[in-house]
Amino acid sequence: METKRLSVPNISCGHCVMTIQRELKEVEGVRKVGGDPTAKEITVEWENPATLEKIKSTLEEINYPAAD
Ligand SMILES: [Cu+2]
Repeated sequence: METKRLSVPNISCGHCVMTIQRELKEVEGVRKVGGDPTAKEITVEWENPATLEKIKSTLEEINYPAAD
């Protein structure tokens, strides 16, 4: 299991976090998605077959790209 915190500047409120959680949980292998709308950060836990690249490309598709 891997865990990473990602900065997502487009987050403006709790609904954004809920959207991200819903979409990322559809990625096979993603186990847990937490979010902090104030810090504009999400924390993702995943295992195979999910990858950080897949998580980041999914975030881009839904218009919440990670900052780094
Ligand atoms: Cu929002």
